[in-house]
Amino acid sequence: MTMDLFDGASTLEAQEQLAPGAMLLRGFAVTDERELLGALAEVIAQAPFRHMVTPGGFRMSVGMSNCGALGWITDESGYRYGPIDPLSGQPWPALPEVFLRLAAQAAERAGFSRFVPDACLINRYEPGSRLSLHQDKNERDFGEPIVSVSLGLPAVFLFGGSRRSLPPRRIGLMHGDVVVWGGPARLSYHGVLPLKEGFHSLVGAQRLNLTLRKAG
Ligand code: MD3
Ligand code: FE
Repeated sequence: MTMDLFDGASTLEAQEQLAPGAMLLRGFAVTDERELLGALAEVIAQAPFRHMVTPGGFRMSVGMSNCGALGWITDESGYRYGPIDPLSGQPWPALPEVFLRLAAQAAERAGFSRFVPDACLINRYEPGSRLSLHQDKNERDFGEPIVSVSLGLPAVFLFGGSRRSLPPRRIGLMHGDVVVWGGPARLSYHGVLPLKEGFHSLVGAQRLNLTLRKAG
C-alpha cells in the first residue's frame, strides 16, 4: 500500500492494489462529495430509482437508475444496455461533468489513460439490500475498466475470483472510496452483503454506488 499527502486539502489518501487490475483508492471522491450528490439528485429527479426484475422473475432489493448514453436494465427478457429509460420512455439523463472527471482521474491513477464512460449505473442500497455474486459482462469491450464510487453508509463488498465457486474476500467500502476494476480483475465475480442499518450525515440511511462504464 502507498500513502500520499496531496494538494493542501490535508487529506490522507490510501491507494491499495486488491489484485492485479483492481485498485482501491480510499477516499478519492470525498473532496467532490457535495458536487457528486448534487448532480446525482438532478439525475434521480429525471430517472427515479426503481426495483428492476431479473430474467428469473426476482425483484432486485437494490434500487437502480442510470445516466449516460446507455443504461443497464434487466427485465423478464434479460440483462442489457439501452438508450431509453423504460419508465419514462425518454433517453437517460446525460452523464454529469463531475462523474466524467472523477472517472477519468481515478482510471488514470490506476493506469488507464483517457477513460471516457458512456454509462453510469446508479445503485441505491437501503438496510437489507444486497447484490448476489455476479460478473459484469454486458459491456462490449472488457479491455475497458469499470470505475465504482461508494457514497453514504459502509458496505461489505465481496471480491471473488474468475469462477463463482472460489471463496470471495470481504472488503469494507466506505463513503468516498473509489475502485478501478480492469485488466485481469475485470471479469471477477463480486457482490455486496446485506446493508446494515445506519445513518450517514450527508447521504442518510442508505448507500449509493456509481459504476462508470464504457458499455457501447
Ligand atoms: C469488479 N455494484 O453495479 S461496485 C454493479 O457496490 C455492482 O453496487 C456493486 O457490482 C455495488 O454491477 C459493486 C464494485 C464493482 C463494480 C463492478 C465490477 C466491482 C467490480 C466489475 C468487475 C469486477
Ligand atoms: Fe457488478
